[in-house]
Amino acid sequence: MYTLGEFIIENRDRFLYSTEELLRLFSSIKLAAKAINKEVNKAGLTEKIIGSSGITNIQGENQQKLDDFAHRVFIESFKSRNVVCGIASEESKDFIVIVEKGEKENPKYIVLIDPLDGSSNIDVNVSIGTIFSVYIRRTPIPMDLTIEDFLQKGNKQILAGYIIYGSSTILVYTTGNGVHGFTLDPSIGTFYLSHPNLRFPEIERIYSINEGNYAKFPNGIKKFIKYCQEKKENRPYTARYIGSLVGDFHRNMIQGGIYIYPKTEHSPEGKLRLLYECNPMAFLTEQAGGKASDGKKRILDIKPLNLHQRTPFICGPVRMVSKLEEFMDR
Ligand code: AHM
Ligand code: MG
Repeated sequence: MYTLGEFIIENRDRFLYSTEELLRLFSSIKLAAKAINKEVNKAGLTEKIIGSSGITNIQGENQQKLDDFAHRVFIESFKSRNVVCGIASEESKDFIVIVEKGEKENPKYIVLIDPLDGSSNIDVNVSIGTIFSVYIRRTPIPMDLTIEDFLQKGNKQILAGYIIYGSSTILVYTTGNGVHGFTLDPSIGTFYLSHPNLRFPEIERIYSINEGNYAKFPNGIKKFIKYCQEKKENRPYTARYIGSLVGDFHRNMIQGGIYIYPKTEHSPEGKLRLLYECNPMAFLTEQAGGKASDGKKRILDIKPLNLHQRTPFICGPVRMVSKLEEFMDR
């Protein structure tokens, strides 16, 4: 049974950049994931962990204590491995420079991260996740990082993935050579290959959308929902919605389903963030043989204009997503 480290070394020819640097990136990610996993598992035990920190984050949302903890753990973990020069996080208004000019030998990787997504599920013991995305900086070393280093199109990602803290803790990633999942054995703190070459199955089974917002959806989305519920061919599909992007995505990739977070009357740009939620999920989707769209265009081709930009987000098996796009065109 391969560990994550062994798997990366075994597949070193498939990664365009330095394997040693990729191992260091994963060393940071694994370390932070294990620390967060430990806190998530004891969240019900301590008042210090569960609930709100009383701080409102950049999105105007109540920041949970665990969100803040996860953010700090990732920053510290990336700092300690000297492989990342800058991070943008859902929990921080501006990007964070990890290695100042001239400090150490200057690393070239940029990380965009949602340290703990689905935070409304923390207090109720439902799956939550970390989503990460990695790019190569654009400004040459040793110049200062600029916002343009972070505002790259999703099609420039060199690594993306998520960690799901669920009934078990699983790390799923792609470097552009398929999607692979590794399950944490908590007794020894090691991630083992458990889901090699994840692909959306041929079968179309599930639709995932917060249907409570139905009245606020665009007409194309309303029609697609009715299509999903029609008794015809292999339909109706079953409805499944956790309200935790990582959990909904993970299930849909394994069982065959479409995830939809459209724009609504109240969120005309959609709710999810392009850079650290949608782009990494879109990269994984395509690598798993699926399609990711904003309803009209490919997510990975959108030019980001700001760090916390939102977008409508649809991902899943190609045929399901293309069908939804047809309804959006009508
Ligand atoms: P968060 O970043 O504040 O946790 O919000 C993102 C989450 C996603 O995980 C999930 O898919 C979506 O918000 C659910 O939103 P809603 O409760 O509006 O359905
Ligand atoms: Mg989030």
